[in-house]
Amino acid sequence: MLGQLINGQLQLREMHRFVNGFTQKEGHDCWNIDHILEEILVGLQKVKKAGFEHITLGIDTWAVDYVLVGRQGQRLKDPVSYRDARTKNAIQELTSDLSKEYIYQKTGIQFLDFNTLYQLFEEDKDLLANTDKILMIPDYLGYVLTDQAVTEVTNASTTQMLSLREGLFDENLLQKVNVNATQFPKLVDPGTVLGELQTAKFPDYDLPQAKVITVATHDTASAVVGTPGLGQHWAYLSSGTWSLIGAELNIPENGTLAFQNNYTNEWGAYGTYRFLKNIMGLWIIQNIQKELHEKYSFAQLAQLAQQERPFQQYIDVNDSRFQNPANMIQEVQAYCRQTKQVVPQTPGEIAMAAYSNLSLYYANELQKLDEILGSSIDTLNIVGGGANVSLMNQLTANIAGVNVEAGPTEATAIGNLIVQMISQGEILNVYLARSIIVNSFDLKHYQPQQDMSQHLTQWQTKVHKG
Ligand code: LRH
Repeated sequence: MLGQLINGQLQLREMHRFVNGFTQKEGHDCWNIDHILEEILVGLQKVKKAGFEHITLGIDTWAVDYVLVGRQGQRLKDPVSYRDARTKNAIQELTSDLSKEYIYQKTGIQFLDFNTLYQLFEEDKDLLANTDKILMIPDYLGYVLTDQAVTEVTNASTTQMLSLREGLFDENLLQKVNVNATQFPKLVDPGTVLGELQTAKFPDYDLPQAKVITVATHDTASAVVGTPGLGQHWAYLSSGTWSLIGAELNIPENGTLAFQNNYTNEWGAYGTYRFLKNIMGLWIIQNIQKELHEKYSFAQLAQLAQQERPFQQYIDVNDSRFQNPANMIQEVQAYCRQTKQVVPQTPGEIAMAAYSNLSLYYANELQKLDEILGSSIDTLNIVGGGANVSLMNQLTANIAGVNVEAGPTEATAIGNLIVQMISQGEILNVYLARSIIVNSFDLKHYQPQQDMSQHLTQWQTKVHKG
């Protein structure tokens, strides 16, 4: 994504888009990281062709996954996806002698079985002993492009190994997974210059001169930077493959209530914390769409859903059975059958079941946020691709009784660009950046139109007793 500030407006131009996914390799779901690298180079080549010869570049990706790098700078194996089943029992095993309370108190990070901590716990111990560098995915991509290695903090916090108080990796947690602090390159904040793109390393591509900036490399951190929340009473929902719902804090909240509700305090740009909850998100819809042989676009699926009645069944979309099922449609149907509810059959019914239950989950977490933080959230800013689904935006406004501000859909790319621009002195700070976003993009507003809170009460009784 190419971004420019023109007359005080942020302008985006999509230069290249590619599909990313994992495939089975030696019994594990692995990412094809070389493919990602090649596509980045193709994108950069297009940027140069479009006339941009000197640029800055920032890379963000999903969190928690990593690459093991050897002493000669070589990759030791393909990175395993966090959706791989290898960490299924890891939380239980690791916390049998290091309590959950300890880990949460130290890190403030939610317990997800795929956190880097549990992935490293399940990692090949010999390989780990021969590992010179453990690089999070965006840090690895930056390393290959520039030969410079760092550990960027917004993403590193999702390892569940950073100490909130010391701002460093926690020795006890490192020891637990046989890792040395020196295996992680030095921790850096978003906005740090990484180095120059080593164009000579990639002779097959005609590349621009690029200064690579370590942005908020966790995509969710970038998305929150790119969320135009105004005032004191807003929450965000970064709605993509995952739905990340929460608030931006200046002081982390890792007390008992936060712990009991498994809220996370991921580190954000500019000294903030992302106090949030992971919800299964559009992953459910993405799989449904694929399983329908891509016969319907996402917009068409939403239209079909719109013709159906919501709340025909109450589903816990965060049930781990939806994390990586062999077949999502069948999994949703089996859930409904087993809980003796109406089994959705048509594409519209299935999509509505997913959308309405995601909205219920969002509304539930907005209540939780107020309860834990003592806040009174009146506006939910929805960003990311999910902000395009008006059906869900309106349902969420109705169930939760809040205003929904939808957009921009490209908040992650925007947050990435903003950190680059702030670091280069083009924008003064994130508050000004957010007002630039409001002035640059077409945002949509939804107000509660009909009280649907009774469905939340019923969902809470039937599905989510916590
Ligand atoms: C969203 C995301 C999320 C993480 C998950 C692994 O893309 O980065 O914040 O929890 O992927």
